[in-house]
Amino acid sequence: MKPALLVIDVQNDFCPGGALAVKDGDKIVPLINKLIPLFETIVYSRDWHPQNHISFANPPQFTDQSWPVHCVANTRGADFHPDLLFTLNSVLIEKGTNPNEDAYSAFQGTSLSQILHKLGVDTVFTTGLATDYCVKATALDALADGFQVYLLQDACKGVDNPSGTVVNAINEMSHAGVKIINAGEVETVL
Ligand code: VGL
Ligand code: ZN
Repeated sequence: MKPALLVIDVQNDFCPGGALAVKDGDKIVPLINKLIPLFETIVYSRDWHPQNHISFANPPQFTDQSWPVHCVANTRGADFHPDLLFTLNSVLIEKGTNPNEDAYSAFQGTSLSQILHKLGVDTVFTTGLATDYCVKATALDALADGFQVYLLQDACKGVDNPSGTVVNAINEMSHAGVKIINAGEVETVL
């Protein structure tokens, strides 16, 4: 197996105090940090929107995927959580950069697929924010692209508005073929 760890959108705006805060979004950071030494290839994505991004609304509805202004490129809210660890050979992916189109998946409109295939990666372990949007879209795209996909359930947190969307997202991923495990089980799978 040639694995990669995917760390999706662990950014200030998705953590408590941020513009689009996910409950307990910051709690996954220590779990992800513990996994970093286990992987040679680690991909960090960040939601990286222009100021006039199509998903921004006032007031935002959330349930219709209109959102408060969040993760505007080069702002503090778009920065990675300050405690998140990086390695020198990290891969950085920016998404949602087109003002006219939202992009939840780290594969959408990016070169992530080519990068992973070129590195010979065949299996991805997915973590991050938010379970019911960018994590789900990334995991499903990874499956469609031929990767074996694990979701590290406890190393993800979701928007869950309305309540139940996180459970539904996990069920949808599971039915599609994503293997659902916890971060502590990764070493037994590698
Ligand atoms: C996300 C909503 C809007 C995410 C990004 O990272 O899951 N969710 N933009
Ligand atoms: Zn966004």
